[in-house]
Amino acid sequence: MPTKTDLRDDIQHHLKYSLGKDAGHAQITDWRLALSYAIRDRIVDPWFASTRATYAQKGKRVYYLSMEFLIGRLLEDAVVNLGLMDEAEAAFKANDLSLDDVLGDEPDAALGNGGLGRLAACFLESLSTIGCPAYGYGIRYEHGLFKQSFHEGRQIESPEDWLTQPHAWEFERPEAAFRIGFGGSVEELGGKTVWTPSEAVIAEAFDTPIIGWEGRWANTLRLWAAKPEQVFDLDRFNAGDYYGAAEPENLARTISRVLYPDDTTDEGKRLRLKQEFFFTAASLRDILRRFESEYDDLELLPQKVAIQLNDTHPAIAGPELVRLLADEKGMPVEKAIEIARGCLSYTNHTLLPEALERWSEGLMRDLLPRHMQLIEEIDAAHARENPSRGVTMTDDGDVLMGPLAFAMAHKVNGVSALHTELMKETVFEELHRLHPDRIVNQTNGVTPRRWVLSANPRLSALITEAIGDGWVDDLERLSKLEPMADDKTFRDAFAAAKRANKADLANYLGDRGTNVDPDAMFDVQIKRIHEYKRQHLNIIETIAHWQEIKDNPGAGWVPRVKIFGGKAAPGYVFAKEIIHLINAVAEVINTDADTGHLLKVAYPANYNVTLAERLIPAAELSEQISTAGKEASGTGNMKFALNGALTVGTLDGANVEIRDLVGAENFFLFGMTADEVVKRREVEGHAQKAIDADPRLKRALDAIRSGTFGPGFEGIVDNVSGPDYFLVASDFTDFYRAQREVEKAYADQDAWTRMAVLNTARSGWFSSDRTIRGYMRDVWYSEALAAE
Ligand code: CJB
Repeated sequence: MPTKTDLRDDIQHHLKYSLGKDAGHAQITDWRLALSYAIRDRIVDPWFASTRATYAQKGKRVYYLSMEFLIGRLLEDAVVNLGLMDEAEAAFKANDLSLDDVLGDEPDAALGNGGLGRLAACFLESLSTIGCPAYGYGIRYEHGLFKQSFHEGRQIESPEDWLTQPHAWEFERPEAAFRIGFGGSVEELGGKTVWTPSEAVIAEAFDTPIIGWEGRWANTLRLWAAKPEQVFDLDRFNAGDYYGAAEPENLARTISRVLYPDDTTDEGKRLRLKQEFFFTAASLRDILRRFESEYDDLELLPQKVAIQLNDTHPAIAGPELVRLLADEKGMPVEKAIEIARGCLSYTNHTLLPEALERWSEGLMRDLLPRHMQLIEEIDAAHARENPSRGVTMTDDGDVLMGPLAFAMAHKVNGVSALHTELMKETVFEELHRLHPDRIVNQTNGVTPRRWVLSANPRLSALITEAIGDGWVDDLERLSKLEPMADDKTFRDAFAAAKRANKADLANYLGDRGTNVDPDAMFDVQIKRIHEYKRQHLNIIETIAHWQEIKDNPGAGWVPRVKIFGGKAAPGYVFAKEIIHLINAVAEVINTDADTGHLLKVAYPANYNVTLAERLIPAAELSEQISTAGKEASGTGNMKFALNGALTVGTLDGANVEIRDLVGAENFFLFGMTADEVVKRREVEGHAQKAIDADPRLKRALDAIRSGTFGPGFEGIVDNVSGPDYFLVASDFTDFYRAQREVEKAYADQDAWTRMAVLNTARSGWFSSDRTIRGYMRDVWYSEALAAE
């Protein structure tokens, strides 16, 4: 095994022999790939050792099935986890290159939309850090989430193309391939049920090793690419039909071509259902193949295999596993249901009705005829077991994927305490009554290796100097920082680290056209653009504040930079109007000579994991302002708190737990509770009442309507003054108040830093290591192993 000391030689070796370049002609990408190969070499041995240990100890494996893995860049994570940052830096210095530039060359793998996909990526890293034998299973999209740019303030989408360069991390596995069928018919032949699909594609595996902290363990992310059964139609080619000849390949490849850019909406598309079945079916076959290579009794399956469904996207796993066990292995259907349920569990990530997947029975019968039959059998079996209740898996001609996933899972979890309670009271009320032990909570978490150690080296160095480096894989040790909140020297060092991060970000924003003062308060809202997340509440409050400053510029205002980041689903018109409004407001405010030194709005385009890693360490105020009851958990909120930002937020999702842990006095609470939200909606004319009661809100809305920021924003004003389902108007006054509290607190910089230190010190519970241990204990019944 190569040792740390020869990293430099290994980089040179790969530059020459893997890339065919000499140092004199190498471009930054060549250096980056050479480093990636040299690092990958160091992952392979622990990866093999982990696999060997799992077989030798007959460990239970966890399979995490997810349509999305928002992994971002992998190189820095791997270098950090192997403890090779210093060596890598030295190796490049010798060639007059900066390691930052080399790391910065890697494309950001955006195989996900937002929180759900990023959670899956944090979980992979934690599973490896803990040493829990696990596989992530997903789709190897050729094009990840679209790239965002702005033209005249509006979002423009262009395709993402991360695979145009060689992808250094993956190993193609042409031998690990499965035929996945669609359509066709079902027959009874000799007492057996046989599904004969009318079309099929090949799912081919690509493996990426995921190394945990200190290289102790490595798991696999196995992504499936769709390939045609027949690469090329030679007959059609010879007949002169050149385009037609390539049709089989195009049809197959479409399945793994693009990530659906929707977030929390159910796009009822045939292709999406095909994608879901494609990766789920391939994964289940792979799981069974691996199981059968070790055991010959299928009844052992639940003892050795845990399959986590990340939302309902892989919920077809229920019927497909039953089909494999019953039709292909000869188990009675009822037994197959029981065994499948012993393996499967399901995570719910949202209660928004538009996001709860449903597929028409017609489409299901057409694309997956045997599965539709089995869904009816699962439904009937569930009804037999629970005769008094009227829960069904279908409604109005649709299959309901939530109830199906629930019925086929032994555990169903929510992602924050509040969300889990709301699941029990709302969407799964009836099912929860029938199965009161099935729903459990597993509050989300984030990996501290990426979100503190590598994203924020200044803060990390300070923490390590103060309490040693044990916090990196035992994050609750951050509590040892608590007494240091009262130590002026420590506070100054903490504030200096934040100030340096802000200066870096100010340079970055300046390079992109927005000059900001690094001594102003950095106030950040980064997440998908969605009405329930209420970026429009934030920008309307910004307008109201700007108007107040303009009335009296000399009144001792606290300078602020309002930073936004996020993409809107291409078809989500209202969200795109919010983006346009933010950019239009930025244009006016940023060029206002009266207020320019006091208020700026920055909206860097193409928010992604890499940009988050830049913004979060520099943030002082974290905007978590969703309508209570709508944000299942949030995970950005945790990253901010860990990095010493204070939160202004509602009692929603994991904000509730953050506030409980950091202390109410270190958190700026505003807004209605989830219960109050429901009641407020009942009030006739609630929005207009709120506007009438608050002249600031009225003035801000009037400014938008009258064209202060340009034409075309009436839709937003009409919505906020009319239906206002997300209660922007009704929460405005309290939000405005909370923002003034924030400024009052910020004016005393040292007191603010004390609160920031306490946020970091008390947020250690939000490590995804804690979350994964919770799943292992309550859902998967699995154990960590040590590699030999
Ligand atoms: N979430 O990102 C998504 N996409 C969905 O389709 C549904 C939910 C988010 O999942 C995160 C991880 O659990 C949550 O923190 C977040 O609140 C939720 O919106």
